[in-house]
Amino acid sequence: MRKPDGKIVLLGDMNVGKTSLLQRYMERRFPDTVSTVGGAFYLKQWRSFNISIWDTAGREQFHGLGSMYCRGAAAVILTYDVNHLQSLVELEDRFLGLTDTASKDCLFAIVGNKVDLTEEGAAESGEKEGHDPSKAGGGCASPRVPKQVQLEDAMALYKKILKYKMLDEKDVPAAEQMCFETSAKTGYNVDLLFETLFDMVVPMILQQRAEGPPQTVDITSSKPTKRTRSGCCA
Ligand SMILES: Nc1nc2c(ncn2[C@@H]2O[C@H](COP(=O)(O)OP(=O)(O)OP(=O)(O)O)[C@@H](O)[C@H]2O)c(=O)[nH]1
Ligand SMILES: [Mg+2]
Repeated sequence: MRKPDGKIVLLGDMNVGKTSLLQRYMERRFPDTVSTVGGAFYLKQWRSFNISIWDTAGREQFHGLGSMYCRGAAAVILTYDVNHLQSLVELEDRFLGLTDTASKDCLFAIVGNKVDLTEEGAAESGEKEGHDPSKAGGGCASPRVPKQVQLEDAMALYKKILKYKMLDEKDVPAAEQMCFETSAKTGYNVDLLFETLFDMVVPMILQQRAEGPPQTVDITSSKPTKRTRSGCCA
């Protein structure tokens, strides 16, 4: 298998829908999920590039693995649930620090999922009352609630992230481009999310190729110094 050219990582609290988003995009369906253990990845061919997309576990007990999965990432998708304010707060408190191991040019997308459950989002996300044909056995409509987290809250977090990373707003994509509201259930904005990121990651891959491999010291090529009998006491 060819080594992936770039890496995208999904981070966020348990139950926000990371696995569902990835399955909706890669498998075009919304299956029942179980809470992720550790992490798993999909490979996506985008033009001539191989991009790995990593799904991580939001459960506290797997938290330590997050920074390992983020190592060298070209983009991180910070995911929250639009009906659960705490899941946005957690992104800043618990998940942002894990991205310190990502690439220095790492892009950040902030994604509010489950918009189909909100009064505002149900119509635009294409959610119909009462029946979900994509789910085994149909499924029942959940009661609609007013959205707890507004897109502006996500954009405010995006700006905080830029500050945390000491990035200048004019050197990175605007908050409007990087904050999404999605529904893994209906598919609303899911393709847009992933494909926007792929298109942004490709120039980064090309730039890395142009710069060449990272400079490392090849310890196997340095000859060992000849040992003499006199050794260190000479
Ligand atoms: N209505 C609705 N439910 C969703 C959506 N996305 C996910 N879910 C449901 O939310 C629950 C959790 O989804 P997962 O994708 O497993 O969440 P996760 O973020 O991967 O959770 P961990 O693996 O524990 O970190 C499941 O019951 C999903 O069916 C969505 O867009 N709309
Ligand atoms: Mg999961």
